[in-house]
Amino acid sequence: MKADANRDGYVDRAEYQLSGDCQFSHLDPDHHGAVPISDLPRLARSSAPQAKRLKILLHSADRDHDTTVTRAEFVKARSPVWDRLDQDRNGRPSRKEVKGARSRLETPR
Ligand SMILES: [Ca+2]
Ligand SMILES: [Ca+2]
Ligand SMILES: [Ca+2]
Repeated sequence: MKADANRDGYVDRAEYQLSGDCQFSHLDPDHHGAVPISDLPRLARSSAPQAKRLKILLHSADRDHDTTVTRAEFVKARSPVWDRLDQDRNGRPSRKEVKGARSRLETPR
């Protein structure tokens, strides 16, 4: 789990937000501060389930429907995901919880 920066087995909220920040920088290599959703085919070179997740995330992140996702929109959109990860509500999603959430997301409905 890359997001677990200090390797204590938990991804706390700060670590989660940091990982979101890194992810956004990866999506926005020119540092425009916004990612056009039309860029998705370029961004989605990675594995199919990942691309699908990213697509859902970007669409839900675009609150003002201008078809671009700003850094603020992106970080905000990821926050409820963190809440869902922490199944036992102890404030710390463990690697196991993250893994569980991931397989739930990737299971086709
Ligand atoms: Ca940690
Ligand atoms: Ca937007
Ligand atoms: Ca937990």
